[in-house]
Formats: sequence, C-alpha cells, structure tokens
Amino acid sequence: MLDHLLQKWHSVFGLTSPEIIVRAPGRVNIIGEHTDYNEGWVLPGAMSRSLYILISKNEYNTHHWVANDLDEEYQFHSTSVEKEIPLWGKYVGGTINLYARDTGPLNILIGGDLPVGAGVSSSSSLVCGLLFALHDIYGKKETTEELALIGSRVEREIIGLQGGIMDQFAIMLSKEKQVMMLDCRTKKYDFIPAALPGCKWLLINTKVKHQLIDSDYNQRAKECRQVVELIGTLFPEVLSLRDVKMEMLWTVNLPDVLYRRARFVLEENNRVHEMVEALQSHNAILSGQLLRASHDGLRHQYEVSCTELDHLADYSNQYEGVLGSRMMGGGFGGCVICLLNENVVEKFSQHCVSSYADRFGFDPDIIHFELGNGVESVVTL
Ligand code: GAF
Repeated sequence: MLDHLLQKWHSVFGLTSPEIIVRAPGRVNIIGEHTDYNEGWVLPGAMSRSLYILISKNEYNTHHWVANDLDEEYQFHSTSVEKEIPLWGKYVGGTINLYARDTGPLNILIGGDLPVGAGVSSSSSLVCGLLFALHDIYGKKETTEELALIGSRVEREIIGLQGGIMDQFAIMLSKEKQVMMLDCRTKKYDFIPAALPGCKWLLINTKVKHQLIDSDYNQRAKECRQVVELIGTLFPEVLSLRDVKMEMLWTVNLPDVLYRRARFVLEENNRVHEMVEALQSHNAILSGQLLRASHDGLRHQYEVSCTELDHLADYSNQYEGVLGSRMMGGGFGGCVICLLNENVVEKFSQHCVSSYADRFGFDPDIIHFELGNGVESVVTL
C-alpha cells in the first residue's frame, strides 16, 4: 500500500521524498452512539484500516493536494477555501486554515484502504492525520488531546456537522487491542481490552449513505438541546443530557419525539458502562444483548437507522452464533458492527452477503479488522 503511494508521490511531486508520512486509522465504536455531543460516554477504538497522508512544503508557492483513491487533485495559490472545492479538499483546507493558517503551501498525497462513507470516520481520520503532520512539520506544541479537540472544531466550524469528540479522540489516541472508555464531558479516558474469548468483532458495510445525513444528524443534536432547555426550566442544574435522570423525563411534560430521543441517550449511556463490565468480565452474552438493545434504540427511539442497516442487524441478530449486532456511527447508512463466535465467521459472512444481495441487488462489504494504535508517523527505509 505504502509502496504504491510512494510511487505516486514521486510521479506527481518528483524525486524529493515527503517530509513526513502519517498513518491515520478509521474509527470503530463498540457502543455509545450519539452520546458524545451530549457529554456522555463512548467506547470507541481505532481499526487496522487507515489513511496515509504524505506531506512536504511546496517550493513553488502552490498548494497541490492529491486524493489518490478518488483520483482527484486540487491546485491553487491561496489558502482560501473555494466553493467548488471537493469535500475532501474542504477538510484539508479547513484544517490548515484553522490550525496552521500562516504556514506556506504544501504538497499533500492522501490514500489508503479506509472505506469512505462507511461510518468509520474517514473524514476525521483525514483531519487528525493532517493535524498530526502539521504539528510535526511546524514544531507545534499542542498535546495529542488538544489536537483531537481542534479536529472536532474542523467538523463543527468548517463543515457544519454538530458532532462530538469521539472520533477524533479514538483516532488520535487509541491503543492496540483495546477500546477507549471516554468521558466526553471531562475528556478523561481509560483503555479496556476488547477481546472476548472465542469471539470476533466484524463490520459489515451496507455501501449506502443516505443524503439526509447532515441535516438529520444536526436535527438530532438540536432535539437534544431542546430537551435540556425544557428540563432546565424545572431543574436548573441540568446543563446537558449527561445531567438528566429518567425521573426528570417523567416529571417534565416532553413532546413524544423529544422524550424518545432523550430516553435513548440516557439508556445508551448506561449501556456503555454495562459494556465495560461485560468486557472486563468476559461476558460475551451480555455484550451481545447490549448491542441488540442499542440497535433497537437507534432504530425506534433515536431514528437514525435505515432499511439496509436494519436488514443487516436483523439478519445477524437471528443467526446462530452471532451474539449481537447494531448499526455503528452517525447512521443513515454505513456499517453494522457484529460480535460473533469465531467459528461461524465464514459461514455467516457468506449467508449474510447473499441475503442482503437478494433483497437489495448488490453485495455488502464484510470488513475484518483488528483494534490498532491511533495516529502515528511512519518511517520508511
Ligand atoms: C459521527 C460523529 F462524528 C460523532 O461525533 C458521533 O456523534 C457519531 O456520529 C455518533 O455516535 O461519527
């Protein structure tokens, strides 16, 4: 993979090698969905599939960015982000503008084996990898946690998605074979081994991304803020859904939609804590039950699933040997994450692919992964 990218680098930028090569992984999330922007808890990790970002300063005062996997490139003479810029270029430009505005133009090559639009946060992987590289090239002093927070500002301030901090913390700071129990209010985190004896974690990509994603995601964030406002009139100590107790939901007369959104977030937060216990006590059955309950809430209460995700979750959840399965990430498409007995992985994958293809007319992608380290620079010989 890297050899191929280095060849591409030299064919585009000439003989000089990149100043830095950064590997930025994708993000998986065991449980704790839509809880991060509500100052709750999440349990993500970094996956073994990654983006590579190769960078050098450009000597000719031209910004030259290449997205290898998309076969697209973008060249221009100022740092202003223009309208017709592709989305990936908006992320690159936004990150540079927010973090290293006064620095000169760069040659950038981006490529890897991370699926785009699959709910594994390839956009945050790009932003975090770029921040890490700029930090190194310009000798900046922020901690990795501070860089993760800058990454989440790119998403909110430049792209306009009112997301939380889960993806950036997981991508920046994860550790091999572990998941990160992150408190999104205090920003404190611990690592927990995610292996369950005899079991495997698996992703299945629906290969669909419904276009409503931005508006519906932001709509959910807005609904959560509305709940906090309404509850805050009776309970002024409530600053976010993190502070809300189930009894408060019953006391305040919330419209049904808001009640369901809030209830989901409260229950999902509890499930994160229960999942930590399940992993620590190697209780695969309980882990599976929590995944199933999470999907049910995401589908019926938070309403961020879609037909393709429901099909994969339903199919897996009735398959013998699958402990549990749920949609992962923001929703409206992307992947489900499954916990299953390792001896059924192959059979299940075949059966699941054909059942999906029979219904939707195309195959989903089975994605095998290990839990890996967060962003790092890569040394080549
Ligand atoms: C997306 C967002 F970027 C995250 O912050 C998080 O809210 C997630 O959706 C849902 O849990 O990945």
